[in-house]
Amino acid sequence: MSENTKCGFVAIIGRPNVGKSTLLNCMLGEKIAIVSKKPQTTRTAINGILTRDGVQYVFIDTPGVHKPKNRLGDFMVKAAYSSISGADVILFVTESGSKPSDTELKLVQRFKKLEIPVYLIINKIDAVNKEKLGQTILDYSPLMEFADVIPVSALKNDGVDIILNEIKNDFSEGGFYFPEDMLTDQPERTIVSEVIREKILRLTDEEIPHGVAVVIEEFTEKKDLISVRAEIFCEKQSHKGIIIGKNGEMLKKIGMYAREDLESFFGCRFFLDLWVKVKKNWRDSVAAAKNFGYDDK
Ligand SMILES: Nc1nc2c(ncn2[C@@H]2O[C@H](COP(=O)(O)OP(=O)(O)OP(=O)(O)O)[C@@H](O)[C@H]2O)c(=O)[nH]1
Ligand SMILES: [Mg+2]
Repeated sequence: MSENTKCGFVAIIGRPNVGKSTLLNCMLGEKIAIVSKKPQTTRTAINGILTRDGVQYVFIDTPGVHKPKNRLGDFMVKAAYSSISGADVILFVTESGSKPSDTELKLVQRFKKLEIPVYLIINKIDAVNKEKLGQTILDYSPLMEFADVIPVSALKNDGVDIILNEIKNDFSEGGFYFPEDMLTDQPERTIVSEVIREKILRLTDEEIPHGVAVVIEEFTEKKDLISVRAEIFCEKQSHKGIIIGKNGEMLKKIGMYAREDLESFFGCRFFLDLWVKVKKNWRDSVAAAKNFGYDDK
């Protein structure tokens, strides 16, 4: 098995909302990480595994690096930083048309101390003209000695194969770390709670989605039906009202969209029983955040 095979750990890091999770899903050819227009969508490090032609890529999608405003934010940024240790390659993702931010400059300072290749991935090239892309390359390239600068569109799957082809040259020979057919090491319950959270992120606005945590209380599998009871925690009574909606319409929509995605991902029928609860200021409480699965161990 280990003869001529290669394996590498690849950390995907950058500011919030630049398209890291979209890039992960694109490289895997399957959606395993939730995506939304709102920054700070990803909260934990997520492993996605791609095995092809004798090469195993273990990607670690991470929460966007930002200035934390609460305990949850501390946890998220820590999760992003700790993915660096143990990585063989870093994909530093930014978006076309943007200028290096303070957070990005600090990140680069960290990268400079490492002895592993760092690729600058400039995403969203479909959204800007060539001139702007050229400017972004000029602004970011001098920040450090990147292994390469690769402009891509994760949304349109443009240029993404170049990343896969280049980084495998940095992997060392050896056996695979995960089984060949494994796509992610996220437990099924986590995938379900994340899909529900994605629908809330997409359907609600402002502070509501950022203060939401989804906990799976029951998960039962029978023949071709998975039944789940999930509790959606939000921070205020008024948020609870919005998540439930008039005559329960919003909660119904959340459930309907989540069920569609889950049925296609798991390839079986799903029954979702959703409950909304209030847990005031949980994002500032270490204990509550831990209870919701945001735990640095
Ligand atoms: N036009 C365009 N939009 C993109 C591209 N990649 C991602 N997006 C959009 O950018 C937004 C953020 O995408 P995510 O993948 O959630 O970004 P992220 O970096 O994982 O964000 P956090 O998890 O919050 O750090 C979504 O609305 C995506 O559809 C791209 O190549 N082109
Ligand atoms: Mg993300």
